[in-house]
This record gives sequence, C-alpha cells and structure tokens, in this order.
Amino acid sequence: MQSFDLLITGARVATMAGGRYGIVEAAAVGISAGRIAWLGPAADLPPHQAAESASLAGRWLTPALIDCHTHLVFAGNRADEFEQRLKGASYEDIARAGGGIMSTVNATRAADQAELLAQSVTRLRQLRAEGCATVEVKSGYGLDVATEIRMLEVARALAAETGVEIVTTFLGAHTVPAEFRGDEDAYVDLVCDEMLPAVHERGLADAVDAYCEPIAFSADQVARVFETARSLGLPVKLHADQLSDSGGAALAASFRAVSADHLEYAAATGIEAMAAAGTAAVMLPGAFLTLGETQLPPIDALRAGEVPIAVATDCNPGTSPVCSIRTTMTLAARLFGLTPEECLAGTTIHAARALGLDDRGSIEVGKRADLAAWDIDHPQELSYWIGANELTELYVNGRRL
Ligand code: DI6
Ligand code: FE
Repeated sequence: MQSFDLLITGARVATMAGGRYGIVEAAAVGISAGRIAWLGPAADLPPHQAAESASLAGRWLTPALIDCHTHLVFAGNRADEFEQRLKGASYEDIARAGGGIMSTVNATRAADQAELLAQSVTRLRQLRAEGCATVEVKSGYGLDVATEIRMLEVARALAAETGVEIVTTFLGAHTVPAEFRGDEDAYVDLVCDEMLPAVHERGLADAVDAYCEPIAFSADQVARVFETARSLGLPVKLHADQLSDSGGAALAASFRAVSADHLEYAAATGIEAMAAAGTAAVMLPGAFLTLGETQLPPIDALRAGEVPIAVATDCNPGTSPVCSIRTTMTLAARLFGLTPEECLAGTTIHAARALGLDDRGSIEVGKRADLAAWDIDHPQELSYWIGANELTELYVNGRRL
C-alpha cells in the first residue's frame, strides 16, 4: 500500500519532462515528503492511502514556474530614464553620464533593510501570483560590502516572507561605482578580495554573476571574478553579449557557467562553446522590448546546438521593469519566435537547468512537488493571453500556498 501526504486527482498534466509538454490526461499525482511519489492516469493508481486529497476537476497542472534571472531587490525606479530614452538618449549615454545602474545604486544604498524589503516584496508577490515557486534574485545595486550584504539578506528574507524559494546570485561586478571611476581594477580587487568572500562567508550567495560589456567589465576582469568564485566552489553565470559581441558566450562556456544570459550579439563560435560546455541560454525579452533593441538572439543556433533555452523577466528598474513571467513568455514567443512549448520549458525545466537545479522544473517521480494549476484549455495559452491570470493553485514543496 502506497501512502501519500497529498493526492491530486482530476488533473490534465503537462510534465515538461525533457522540455516537451508530455501530456497525461485524467491524471493523479501522489506527493510524499514534498516530492512527487507517483504520477500517471488515475485509473492506474495502485492501492494507496492519502492523508489529504484534492481534485482539480479537469484543470491543467504544470510544474510551478521558475524566474531564473531577476534583479528584483532594489529601491526606487528609473521611469525618468525611460522617458529620456524615448526622447532619443541611449542606455549607454545615460550610464556614462552617471545615471543608469549607478542611479539605482544610490537609491539602494540610501534604503534601509525594511524599506528595501517592502519595495521588493511587492514585485515578488506579483511573480508568485502568476505561479512562480522559485525566483532567482541578484545583488549588484550595492557595490560596496555593506549594501551587497544587505541586498542579499533582503533576498533571503523574501523567501520567509512569501514562501517562494529564492536562489541568490552575487553580482558585485555589475558596474564600476562612481568612487572607483578611473581605477576599475581596484574595484575588481575589492569584489574578489573582500565582497565575494564576505558574502560567501555568510552563506548569502548561491552563485556569482557579472556584467560583461564595454560599459561594465572586460572579459579579463570577469575572468578574475570567476576564478575567485571557482576557488570558493560557487557556480557562475554571465550577462553576455547583450549590447555588443564582447565574447561573453565563449567566456561563460570556458568557465562551465550554468548559464549565459541575453546573447543577442553572441557569435556562432560562442554558442558552439556553450553547447559543448552544457551552459544554458537565458532569453530576456523584457530587456529587448524596453531598450527597443532590434538585434535578435541566435535562437536557431541555440536550437541547433541543443542548448537548453530558458526565459526570464530580468526584472530590474533600468532595462526591464517587468514583474510578469506570463507577459515575458508571450514576449519570448512573439519577439524571439519561441514556440509556446519552448516558452513553458523555458520557465520550468530549462529555467531550473539555468540555475543548476535538477530537483525541480518538471513533473516526474522524485522531483520536488512544486506545481501550478490553471483554468485553461491547453498550456499553449500560458504564452498567449496577455494580462490574464488563470492560476488557481500553487504548491511549493507539496504545500499549497
Ligand atoms: N541586466 C542588467 O543587469 C543590466 N541589463 C540587464 O539586462 C542593467 C540593469 C540596470 O540598468 O539597472
Ligand atoms: Fe539582468
């Protein structure tokens, strides 16, 4: 006799195993100790007992969604810069004039922990309301030891506050702060010798990211940060080739990064290197839209190389003021030409892969019971409706939120 903590019946399941819908009709899902213990047509259920049961009455069940690239902890906003850009200023011009990332750094440094938490939790609740059970959150708007620590502490506190699983990423190499202008390498020293060890010692970083662009850090500077991450045993990922071909994709692959993100300008050789290294690609169409970009990421090359393609919001105040994973899926479909099946894989199993996690992202026996139920006729709709929200239930680790 099999025993379950929770038995879900009456579900139409899209397992997303292997990145495909993998549909199971009239399904039952048995959950024990927060994991999926049984999955199949309800008619095939073995003798069992269940402490609790729930019927979905024919609604769809997918893996809970995963937003694998966000900067959602920050203070203030940059709507003024958005207006300047619509009047013709470029993102790079604004950054070089001391605005851009630095303007959010100033606002974030000035915000205490409670303020930062209050502003950030609103954005996270929006993602949770759309079915996100795991959200990655980066630092990178502190750029000094104390504020980088504060941002990551807020990220950890968000998990306790919302029940959403938070994966943290240290992004001290986001931009060179004003006080280090002209002495960029000294800032990289600070990141490698003080910031990263301080954050790591406190258990605040699950991974390390960097921004590789002419307006941020060179490949050599990023390599120094990645060497330090490697010496601490932390996985790396990279903001790569978003605004120019900076060799980011190849650099990420050479460090066996879990993901390389953006990739609009990535060279073919960079994509090949990612395929060989097992580095996932993260598509961020909210940034593409907000910046009015026209250079499309190399989707066909990624498909040809069988690179796992994830899709994420990039929620940040400068280039992607997006707090909707569902809208992001539609943008990935319409702007980048991903199919709705690829968009759902990109926010489930491939998003898990981009975070280096193999315990979630699909509905398979042994995986975490992170599940989302939807009042829809087919999972295609998740990349189709704009501004709708058909989520009816969200389970995290087998518990309904
Ligand atoms: N992600 C980033 O970190 C940068 N661009 C992007 O897509 C800059 C974010 C910002 O301007 O605040
Ligand atoms: Fe980003």
